[in-house]
This record gives sequence, structure tokens and C-alpha cells, in this order.
Amino acid sequence: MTINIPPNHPRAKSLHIRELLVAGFKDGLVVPEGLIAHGRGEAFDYLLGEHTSEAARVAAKAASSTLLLADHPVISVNGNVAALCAKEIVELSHITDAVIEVNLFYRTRQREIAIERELKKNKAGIVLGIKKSKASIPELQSERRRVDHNGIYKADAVFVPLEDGDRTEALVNIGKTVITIDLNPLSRTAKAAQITVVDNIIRAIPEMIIAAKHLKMKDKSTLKKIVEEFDNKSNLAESLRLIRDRKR
Ligand code: PTJ
Repeated sequence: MTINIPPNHPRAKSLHIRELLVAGFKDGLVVPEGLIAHGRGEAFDYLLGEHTSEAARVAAKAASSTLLLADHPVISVNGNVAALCAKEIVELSHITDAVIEVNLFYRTRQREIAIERELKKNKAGIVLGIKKSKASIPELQSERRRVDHNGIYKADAVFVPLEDGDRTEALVNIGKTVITIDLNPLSRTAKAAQITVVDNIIRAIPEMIIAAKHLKMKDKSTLKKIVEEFDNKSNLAESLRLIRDRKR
């Protein structure tokens, strides 16, 4: 069943995003738990006013700079990410020369293949994380611990949008620079990552693409300055202030 969302509905965009998740669920990309995770994100999006804040824009710039500066940047893709923005993830990977790796919390062979297919349909090159990986992240018990030797294992910068706190902390503990997108500025992931973009992934990835295209033409010292001046803690505090001070 496809529902007809009236374009003048005050929350039409949010309802459209929901439908992407539902379609992803029906296509075998998203797990039922992913719908719950989306509901949590949606609640924070509502509180943040459903638009990209200046704080998120600053974080997106630092995130793209980090990917461009990295020797071996990797973008980790889960079911929700594939359902919401496969095309944009692929575009970002091309601009930043980042490797794409599928990494699932609720890992099944069928989902790995469905997500790989979705990425390839959107012109992804090599997609790692599909075959059983030998490498693993110490400390982690979940299926997320399995990583590819040529992907997350050897990465210096890992972009893990919509991630769980355990893996974010574990990746930081093994010395990776971790970038995330999370609408919840209080989540463990948001706090543990070095760079957190507090925005809906639907808006945040296009923002990162714009920043990356622009920053790619700049010299390394400009990018390094952007990264050095970024302070995740105060950026998160700014998002919390936005929620607190929102009038309507
Ligand atoms: O596909 P799998 O098997 O790897 O599973 C993916 C999910 C998302 C189910 C899994 O990683 C999970 O359970 O995630 P969590 O721990 O619920 O964390 C997801 C975080 O993403 C939460 O803090 C949400 O607020 C946030 N979030 C959800 N939807 C969005 C979002 N942030 C930005 N944009 C969204 N659209």
C-alpha cells in the first residue's frame, strides 16, 4: 500500500521520510528495530525544528574535512542508512574517496546482499562487509564487531551514521577518528564520536556533499584548521540549547 501524503500537510516531509523506512523494511533492507530507532530520531527531529541548524552545518564541514584529510576513510552503512540515502552515501564516497562497508547490528546474509544491491543500484564501486570478515573489533560482542581488513579495520577515519554507542566507543578506543550523524545529542554515540552532526541523515548527507565538493578544492591546511577548531562537546551543547530555547 502506498499512502498519499497531501503536499500541504504540515509534516509532509517527515511523513515521506517514514515511508522511505517502511519501503526499506518491505524490501528487506531495514529490520523492525530500525523502525523503532527511526521513531526515536524523529522525536528529536521534531524537537530540533526539522531543519539543519548552524551547529549541524559547522559539524558537517568538520566531518567532510576529516574524510577528505584521511588516508583511508570508510563509510559504514546499516539498513536504515541504505533505505534513507543510498544514492547520497555513494556520491559522498566518490567525492571523498571513501570505501563503503556494510556493517549490521542485526546481521543476516539476505540483508547484506539486499543492502549491497541497493548501493550498487546507486553506482557504488566495491562494497565491503558482505563476505564473512576475519577481522574484528576488540571489546565488542555484537555482530557489529565483524569488520573488513581492508575497510573499517585499517581505516583512520570511520563515518558511522545512526550508530549504537558500544561500537562508537570501541572504535574510538582502538584509535579511529569517528564521525557520526545522530539526531539525539545525548546519545552515547553522539558524545563518544569526535564529530557528531546533529541532524536528520536525510538533510545531513547532502550538507556534507556540498561541503566536501567545496572543501576538496582547498588546501590541506584549511581543512586541518576546520577540524582543529571543531569542538564536539560545545557543538552538542549548542543543539541542546536549540531544543531548550525553541519557541514553536
Ligand atoms: O541495520 P542494522 O541491523 O545495523 O540496525 C540499525 C539500527 C539503526 C536499528 C541500529 O543501529 C540501532 O538499534 O541503532 P540505535 O542504537 O537505536 O541508534 C540509532 C540512533 O540514530 C538513535 O540515537 C537515533 O536517535 C538516531 N537516528 C534515528 N533515525 C535518524 C537518526 N539520526 C539521524 N537521522 C535519522 N533519520
